[in-house]
Amino acid sequence: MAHWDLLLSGARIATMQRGAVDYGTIEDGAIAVADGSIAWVGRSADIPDVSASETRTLSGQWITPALIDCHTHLVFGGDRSAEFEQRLQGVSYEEIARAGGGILSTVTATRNSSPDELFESASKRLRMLAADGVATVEIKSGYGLDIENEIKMLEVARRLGNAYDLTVCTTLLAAHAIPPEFKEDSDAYVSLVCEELIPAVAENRLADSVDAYCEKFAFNPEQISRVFETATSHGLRVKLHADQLSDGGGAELAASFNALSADHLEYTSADGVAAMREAGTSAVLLPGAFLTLGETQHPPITALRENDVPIAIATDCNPGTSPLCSVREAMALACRLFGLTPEECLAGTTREAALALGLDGDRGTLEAGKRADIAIWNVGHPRELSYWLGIRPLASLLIAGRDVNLI
Ligand code: DI6
Ligand code: FE
Repeated sequence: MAHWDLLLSGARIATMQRGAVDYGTIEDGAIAVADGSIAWVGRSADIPDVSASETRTLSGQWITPALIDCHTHLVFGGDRSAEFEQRLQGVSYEEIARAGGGILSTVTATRNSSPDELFESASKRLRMLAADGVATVEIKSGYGLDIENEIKMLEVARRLGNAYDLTVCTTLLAAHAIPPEFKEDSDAYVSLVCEELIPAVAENRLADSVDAYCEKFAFNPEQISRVFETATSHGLRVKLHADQLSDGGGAELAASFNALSADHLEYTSADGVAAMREAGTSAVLLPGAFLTLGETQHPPITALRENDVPIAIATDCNPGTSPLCSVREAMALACRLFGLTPEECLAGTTREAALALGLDGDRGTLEAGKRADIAIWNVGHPRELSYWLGIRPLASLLIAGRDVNLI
């Protein structure tokens, strides 16, 4: 006999199913949950005759898939508010990075932080994401830049996943910046990453994927190819910070390794977009970094749309270029800065963000069989999720069918 743990009815539901029009809306909808998964979705009038342990009748609130933040640097020591002020006075991000500030100042602060300190500060940010409807978060390393501290960051990220109901996906971003110890010999650092770090991380299952930063003052395509070949040989999927500040062929490079995603993409060319389409590589757009850096070059939105490249949106939460702790505000920025529609933004933080993490079989839409990661909102229409700034419209968040209160 079928039995449900929970039945939500009297809601308006945005299923966000692929191919559906108008948010996949079901007016007067209902969702049933059993064993942490969605057992049934449909119109309240069609609810099958199945008993439920608990029934909740909503008063017309909107239900969407819980949000997914598919690109963050949530674990870090210190902050960079002083650099923020410097940049407002006209010093560029690249100038600060070349002078040993920028990412490297966070590296020093992160190396000097204990695992508990990193856990505590990242916990606060994780809770803020959840308070705005997030149930799945990707967290990158990349501020340790040596074996011990990269592993320390990944262990903190794993610990966050164990301590909270949210799912945490971890990404090794050892090729984020050239560590000061290897300033004159970045190839030797890449060798260390390939020969020691990736094997250790893979063996201990500390990372779900491997990322790199392709930029003139970071790592070049040859170095990143070595990192990606090693990652792939250890069974890890890859993704790339691509073409953020210049067109370094990052999108093409990511596509050549069948990357899950290429992220940023402000300077990506038409050829880069075509390569992503061929490889099935998703685009992850990061409007918080675009805004904070005062960037004026827009990602190739028209080409991405014309090529049907899936577009995800994320916070890029990090202390340097995107001190942003709300996926919903990332949606609001993506509308205003990139001209995406509110529906594209909601797809970008649910269905397409799941795809960018390789989790699309499991979450990102409201369909029977998927995890019951469900956000309930006090809004009159889902477009409002991209419209309001500075308010928190979340009514409740269910993760695997259970209420979470992380607010
Ligand atoms: N691009 C970014 O926007 C972040 N990392 C990257 O490769 C910035 C990280 C930082 O400035 O601390
Ligand atoms: Fe980033």
